[in-house]
Amino acid sequence: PADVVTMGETMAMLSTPRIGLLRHAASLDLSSGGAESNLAIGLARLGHRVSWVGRVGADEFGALICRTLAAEGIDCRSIVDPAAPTGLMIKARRTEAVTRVSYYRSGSAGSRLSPQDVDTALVSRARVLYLTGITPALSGTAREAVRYAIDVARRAGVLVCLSLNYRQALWSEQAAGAEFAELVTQADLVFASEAEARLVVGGDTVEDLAAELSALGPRQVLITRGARGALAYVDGEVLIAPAYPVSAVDPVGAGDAFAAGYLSATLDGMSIVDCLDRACLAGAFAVTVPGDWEGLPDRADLALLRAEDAVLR
Ligand code: ADP
Ligand code: KDG
Repeated sequence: PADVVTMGETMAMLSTPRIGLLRHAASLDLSSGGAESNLAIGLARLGHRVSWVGRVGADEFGALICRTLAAEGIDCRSIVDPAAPTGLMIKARRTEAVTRVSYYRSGSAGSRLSPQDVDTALVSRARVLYLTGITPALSGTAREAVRYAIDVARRAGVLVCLSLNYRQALWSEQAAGAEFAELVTQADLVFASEAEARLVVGGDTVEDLAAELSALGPRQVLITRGARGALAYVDGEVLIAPAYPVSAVDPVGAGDAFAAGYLSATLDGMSIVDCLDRACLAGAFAVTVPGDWEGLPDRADLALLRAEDAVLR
C-alpha cells in the first residue's frame, strides 16, 4: 500500500528559457506540473511510497506526464480520457522577479476527474490522503471526486491533508472561500498562505488565523509565508520557523515542496519542530530552480542547505 495517495490535475508546461515577453521566445522548454504531482515527487524523492491519481488526454502531453511521474518513482494511476486533451500551463518570466502563469485547461482531461476515478481500496489503505483546493475549482465532477475521496479516507481513519492553493484564474475569492470553509472542516491537516487563510477566517495576526482555521476542525494548521518562513499551529500550540536563506529564482512550487517536507517528516514520526524544519528546507530547495518541482531534494540533499562548505567533493 501507498504511504500517501494524492489526486488532481497535472498539466504539460511550456516555459520561456529567458526573461521577457512570451511572444519573443524563439523556443520554449517542455515539462509538466501540477500541485499534487509536485507533492508526490517531493515525497518520492524522500523515499516514501506515493500514488498519484488523475486524468490525462490520449496525447503526447499525457504520455509525458506519466513518463515523468513513473521516472520519479511514483505509482502513476493516470486515467487516459480520450474525450479531452491534457491541460497546458505556460510560464513566462516577465522580469527576473515576476513569473506569469497562463492556463489552457478548461474542459481538459484533468478537469473531467469524477468520483468513479477514486480507487476506494487504494485510498483506504494509505496513511495519508493529500488534496488541494485547486481540484474543486476544475469542474462539478472534480469537486465531487474530492468530497468522495475525503469521505472514503475519513471512514478508513486515513489522515486527510488539504492545501488550500487558491488559483484566482479558476474561480472567485467568494466561491473558493465557501468551498474551502466546507473542506477545512473535513481535514486533519491544512496548509495555507496567510491570504488563503483569510478567504475562510478572519484574524489580526497569523497566529489568530491559524487558530481560527484549527477551530473549524483540523488538529494541525500550517501557514506558509514565503521568504518569511512558516508557522505551525498544532493542538493549540504555536511554532514559528524562519525560511532558509537561498537566492530565489522561481517561487512557484514552494508550497507543494513545503507540504512534501512536512508530510515526509510526519511519516518518519518526527516532532513538529523537525517536521517544520524539513518543510522549510524543501520549500527553500524548490525556489532555487526555474521548474515547479525539479529542485526538490532527496534525502542526501537535505543536509546541503546547512552545509558549511560551498563545494562538496
Ligand atoms: P506557496 O507556494 O504556496 O505560495 P510559499 O511561497 O509561502 O508557498 O512557500 C512555502 C514555503 O517555502 C515557505 O513557508 C518557506 O518555508 C519556503 N520558501 C518560499 N519562498 C522562499 C524563499 N524565497 N526563500 C526561502 N524559502 C522559501
Ligand atoms: O503549486 C504549483 C502549481 O501552481 C503548478 O505546478 C500547477 O497545479 C498547478 C496549478 O493549478 O497552478
